[in-house]
Amino acid sequence: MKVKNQIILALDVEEKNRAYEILDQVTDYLDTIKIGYPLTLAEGPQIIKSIKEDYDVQLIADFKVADIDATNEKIVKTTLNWGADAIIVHGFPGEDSVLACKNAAEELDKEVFLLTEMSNPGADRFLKPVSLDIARMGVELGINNYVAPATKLDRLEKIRNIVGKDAFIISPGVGVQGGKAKDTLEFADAAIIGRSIYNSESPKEVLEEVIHSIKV
Ligand code: BMQ
Repeated sequence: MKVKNQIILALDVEEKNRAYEILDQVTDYLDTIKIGYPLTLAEGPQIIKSIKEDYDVQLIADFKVADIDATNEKIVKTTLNWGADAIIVHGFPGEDSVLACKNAAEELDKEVFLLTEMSNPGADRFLKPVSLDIARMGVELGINNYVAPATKLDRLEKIRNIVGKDAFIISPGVGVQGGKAKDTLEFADAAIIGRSIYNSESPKEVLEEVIHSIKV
């Protein structure tokens, strides 16, 4: 995946109108968005189709898929058939579950992202002890796309070292959670930014500032 300006908008608003207001303001600056449960549960999965019809964006469905293989396969297929270009899946359920997602996505010529470690402080308790192993499993399974935290640069760096320079890492936690885009992009290919863009008075200005901060 190629991401314009190395920024992905996490569009966690809960109304289509609001989502479109934000998209109208940001699509000159970015071409990739991530939507998850907040918008999809509020508007229904048809929001994926609508956005894809109305905007020229790549859409990553952040459903953090984490079930058994047979169920994962259905979730991934349905989501991608609604028009999402990629879907984020959890690694902790193990190889069979992740492989089912990868195979389902490949059948549709689409992509999966494997979530390794999370950006929130609480993830240190359960995920941190296994996250590097999750990344190793991703490499064994031939996964190319990963999610790793912008708030824990030491962990992000370790994950980069495991998945290798050719893997594609997207990184949440920039902005409200404390991560900085430029620092994150030392190890990640794109930063995921939500609230500091969509809650701002001027999403455009925030984006211009972030893009400038990356370049200096
Ligand atoms: P925000 O910039 O903190 O508002 O948004 C971050 C986005 O990334 C949200 O959609 C989160 O659900 C998502 N996210 C995260 O923050 N940390 C993770 O470890 C995984 C994740 O998906």
